[in-house]
Amino acid sequence: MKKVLLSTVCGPFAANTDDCTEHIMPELFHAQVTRAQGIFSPRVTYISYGLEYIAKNIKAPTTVLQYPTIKQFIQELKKGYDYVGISFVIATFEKLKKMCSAVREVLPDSKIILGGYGTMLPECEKYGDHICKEEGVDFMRRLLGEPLDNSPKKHVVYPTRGRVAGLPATKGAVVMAGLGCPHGCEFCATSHFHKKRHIPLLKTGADLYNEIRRIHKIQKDTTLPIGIIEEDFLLQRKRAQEYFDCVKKDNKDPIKISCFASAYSIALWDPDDLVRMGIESLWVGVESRRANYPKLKGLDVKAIFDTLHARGINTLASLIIGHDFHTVDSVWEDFEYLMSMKPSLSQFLILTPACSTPLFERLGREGRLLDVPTKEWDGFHLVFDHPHIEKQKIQQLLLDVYDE
Ligand code: B12
Ligand code: SF4
Repeated sequence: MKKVLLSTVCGPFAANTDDCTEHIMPELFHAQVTRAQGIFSPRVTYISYGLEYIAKNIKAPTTVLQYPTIKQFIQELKKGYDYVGISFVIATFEKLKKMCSAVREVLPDSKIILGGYGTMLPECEKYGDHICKEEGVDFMRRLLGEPLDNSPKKHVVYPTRGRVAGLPATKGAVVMAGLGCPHGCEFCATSHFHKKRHIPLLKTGADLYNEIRRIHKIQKDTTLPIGIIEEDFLLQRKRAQEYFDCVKKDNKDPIKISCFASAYSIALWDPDDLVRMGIESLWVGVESRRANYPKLKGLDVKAIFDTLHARGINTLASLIIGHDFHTVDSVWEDFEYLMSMKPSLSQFLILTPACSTPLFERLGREGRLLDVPTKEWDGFHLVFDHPHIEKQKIQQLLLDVYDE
């Protein structure tokens, strides 16, 4: 049977080197959301769930490396593999290139498979023998000649542990509910990567409920908070309603969940039902007061936030900096708009046109894409010509907004 090695890109991270910037990290909080809190920022490392999920659902013997150093990666290659799969994003393309060179040198006969949102970059094609631009399990099964059946795929238990100033602070686990999003916002990498389709990894509400209780059992903690990874969880109404029905019948400790949702999908629900469903926290893209993406159109986003907060539901609100209409002053106005919603946490990133999104195509047509290294596609750098704010200025503005 063929042997498979799957790996994330190699560390070290969070340093300005030839293949990384100080802003690229395997963390969400310390890299972005709570970065300005310095040593009081929660430290939580998130692994590549996608790779573990693939490994669990293929028959070929598979080893997964999470953030190895290049030395560890080469040591592992020396054990001999037929296929080496690497997951990357656009910002880690330079790391990927170095890893591909190592594979060609150590294992010239093995095949390289590239996967993840970095594959939106057309120039990646020359580094891999196979490129996965879709959900990875079915792709790998096809490649390995393994049966493609419709039986539910196995899920992996991914516990997360957070520390603040070195002290244990948070505990949780993550569930993969689905990929892709039908809204198709102009800038959105994941929606356009999956061609505006929603690909469920857990098909029914009962599947989701059973997976959460399975995690609780394995982790021996029925109160463990669960983060659901899926672009717009509340938009899949039928499944979320089925999940809600399961929760209502459950008389054990209440299940606590956090998820991503759009203003549009939140507005589809009775807010009291969101509480009953066990939602502790929602991550919502606010983007800008002037943004007119379909997920925001005609909605009073501040009123939606007030409704959630009034029921004790936390929010993580994100804002995009660098819309064409932004000036320095209007960025600060948008910042004030976001703060007026009193989000529990907030995230700010510079608008980044992932390749093959409508935004990328538009900026390309307008001749506005800058020739910058791919490591700068990290959300902290400007990669296109902005009509009102120059590159250095907007990059500093982002850091100032976080500090404020
Ligand atoms: C969780 C997450 C993280 C976590 C975990 C990252 C990780 N290693 O997976 C953390 C917080 C660490 C993180 C960090 C970063 N992230 Co992130 N992250 C996400 C998020 C929210 C979910 C990813 C996920 O787990 N999905 C669920 C799993 C099951 O899906 P998956 O990973 O996509 O994998 C499936 C397929 O893509 C495919 N696949 C993936 N890899 C491979 C490899 C092979 C060989 C094959 C065959 C298939 C395959 O098969 C998998 C199973 O179906 C996505 C947005 C999103 N909703 O997808 C952004 C996202 C992937 N992140 C992004 C970015 C930019 C970053 C950072 C650069 C941010 C920064 N400045 O630090 C760093 C990079 C860190 C690093 N070392 O690579 C961008 C990528 C944009 C792009 N086009 O390149 C995204 C799309 C967010 C966005 N909307 O812009 N991230
Ligand atoms: S709602 Fe969010 S996930 Fe969906 S397309 Fe828009 S930005 Fe992407």
